[in-house]
Amino acid sequence: MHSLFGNAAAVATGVFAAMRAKGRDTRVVAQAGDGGTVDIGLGPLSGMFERNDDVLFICYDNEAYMNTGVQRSGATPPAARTATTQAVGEHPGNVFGQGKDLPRIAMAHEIPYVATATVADLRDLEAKVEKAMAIRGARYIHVLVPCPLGWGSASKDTILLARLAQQSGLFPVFEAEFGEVTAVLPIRRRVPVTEYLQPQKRYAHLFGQTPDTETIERIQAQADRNLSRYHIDEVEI
Ligand SMILES: Cc1ncc(C[n+]2csc(CCOP(=O)(O)OP(=O)(O)O)c2C)c(N)n1
Ligand SMILES: [Mg+2]
Repeated sequence: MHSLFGNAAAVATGVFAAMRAKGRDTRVVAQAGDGGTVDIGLGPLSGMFERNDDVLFICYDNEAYMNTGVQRSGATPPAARTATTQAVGEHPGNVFGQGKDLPRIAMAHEIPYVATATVADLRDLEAKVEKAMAIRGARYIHVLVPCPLGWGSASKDTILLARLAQQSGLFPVFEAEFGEVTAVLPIRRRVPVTEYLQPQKRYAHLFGQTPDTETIERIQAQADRNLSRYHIDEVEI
């Protein structure tokens, strides 16, 4: 069923309720982008979590409203340039300290299962979908998906950037059950955030003739904080 932009969770809840009323055990999966999930669809999604409806909700997070021309969403990271957060003024790009960390918001609802994943590790993603489908109640999987057009990156770097997002610590890949983190993907080769940011034109203003070291350090501090917050191990291979 192709729902409206912002009501995937509401439609999934309705489908689940209708199937239950008919006595049918049909598994329900809802899928939406980050704008549809963290902004316009957040109310229905929070309700779906609160009622613990038997639905798996998957968010494909490319960190902006890409279909409509790269406008900022609540999932756009700080300093990123979008059509609505231009690289102008004293603090170019998106602001710090705003936006929504939806995996943590989902965890706060203490639903049975929350997981994050990226397109760089499809086996990990597949395992998480399989695990989620074996659980009943509200489940949420948040998948980081680079957007070459919106991020200003080469198409061939899509998987690489997804991997660097995890290996820099900026995008923690983990599982949580009933509000507690239960598993975290270790970092195989820790990279400074610059290795992830520099190939993306949405961050080009940070790397001009005089690099914006203050902003780069703030982004690095976010990655460092994730390592301690999620107890991410670094393993040598
Ligand atoms: C109710 C409603 N408002 C606005 C739109 C226009 N619209 C279509 S796609 C889109 C952006 C979607 O962004 P996101 O959910 O992040 O998905 P992406 O395009 O990035 O994959 C918008 C605003 C719409 N279709 N319906
Ligand atoms: Mg999007």
